[in-house]
Amino acid sequence: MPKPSLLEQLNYIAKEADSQLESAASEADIESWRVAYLGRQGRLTMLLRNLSSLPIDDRRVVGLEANRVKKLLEEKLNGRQQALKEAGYSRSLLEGGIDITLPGRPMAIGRLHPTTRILREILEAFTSMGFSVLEGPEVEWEHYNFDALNIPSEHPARDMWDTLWVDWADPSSQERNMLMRTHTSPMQARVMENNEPPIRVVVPGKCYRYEASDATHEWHFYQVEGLAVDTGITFADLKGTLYQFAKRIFGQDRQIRFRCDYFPFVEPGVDMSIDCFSCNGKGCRICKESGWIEILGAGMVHPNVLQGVGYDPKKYTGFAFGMGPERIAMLKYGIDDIRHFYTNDLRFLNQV
Ligand code: FA5
Repeated sequence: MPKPSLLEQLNYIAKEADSQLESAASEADIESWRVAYLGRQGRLTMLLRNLSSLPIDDRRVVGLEANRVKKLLEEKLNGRQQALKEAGYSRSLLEGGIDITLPGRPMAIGRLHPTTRILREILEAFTSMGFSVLEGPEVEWEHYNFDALNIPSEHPARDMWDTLWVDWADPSSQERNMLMRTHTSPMQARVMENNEPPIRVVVPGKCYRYEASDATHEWHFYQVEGLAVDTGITFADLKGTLYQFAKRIFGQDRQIRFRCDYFPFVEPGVDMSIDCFSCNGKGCRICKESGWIEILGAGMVHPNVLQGVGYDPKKYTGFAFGMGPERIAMLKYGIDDIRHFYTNDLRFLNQV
C-alpha cells in the first residue's frame, strides 16, 4: 500500500490548486498560479521529484495519480486562460474597442465603366498610329457646333442634330448662342484655329441631343472625333487609318466598306461599315442579316471648313471621322440596349 500521506498530499494540492485557479482574475494571477503548482519549483513538480524515494510498487501508484493530477491541472489552466481572454474581448467590445476576432470586411474593388473601357481601347488604337488625344467644351458656341462646320443657320442639315440650347444673357449684347454640343466635330475648328498643320488628333467627349431615348439612342452619349490635316492627305489615308482601327477593335480579319453619306463639313462624306465579326458577313441577328455593321461617319474635310479657320485648301487637305463608343461597345460585347450604360444598375456594371 502506498504511504497514505503522499496520496493525501496529492489530493490536497489538487483541491487547493483548483480553488486558487478559480479566483485568479488576471493573466498575472494565472502565471503566478502556474509557477506555484506546475513550475520547476512548483508544488506538484517537487512532489513528483520525491517519487524516486518510494518503494517501486508505491512509486507506480503514486506516479500514475500524480500524472493524472498534473494533466488535469494543465487542462484547467488552459481553460481558465481561454475564459479570461474571452472575458477581455467582451469587455473591450462593450467599451467600444475593436473586435479583432471578426473576419475582415472584404474591400469593394472598383471597376472601369464600360464606356471608359471602350474609350481607352479606341484611343489606344489611334495613339498607336501617332494621333494625340485632346478634349473640348461640352457647352459650346453655336458658331463651332454649326457655322464653322459649314452649317449656317437655316441650313436644312441642322435638323440632323436636335439641339439643346442654353439660355444665357450675353453681357456684350452681341448675339451669340450657346448650346450643349451635339457632336464632337466643333473641336475640328477649335483645333485648327489654334494649331498649324500637320494635325493628327482624336477627341473623346460627351454629346447631347434633344431626342427620345430608345435601345440605340440616348439623349447624352459619347463620341470620338478624329482629324488629320496636312499637305497631300488623301482618301486613301482615311481608309488605311480606319481599316487599322477596325482590325484592332474588332479583329484582324475585318473587311471594311464605305458608302456615300452626307455631312456638310466633309466632301466626299461616307459612312464606314465592317463585315459582321459575329457571322463573318454571312448575315445574322447582330448585323440584321445584312453582313455589314455601320460604325462611323467620315470624310475629307470640306474646303469651306479649312478656309474658315484660315487654312489654304489648295495647300492642305485632311480627313475627319466621328463614332459613337457606346454603339461600338454594344456591338463588341453584345449589349442589347444603350440605356444600360447610364442607369447605374450594378447588375450590368459588375459584369465588366
Ligand atoms: C456626327 O455626329 C458627325 N459629327 C460624325 C462625323 C464626324 C462625320 C466627322 C464626318 C466627319 P452622327 O450624327 O451620325 O454623325 O453621329 C456619329 C455617331 O454618334 C453615330 O454613328 C452613333 O454611333 C453616335 N450617335 C449618334 N446619335 C446617338 C445617340 N442618340 N445615342 C447614341 N449614340 C449616338
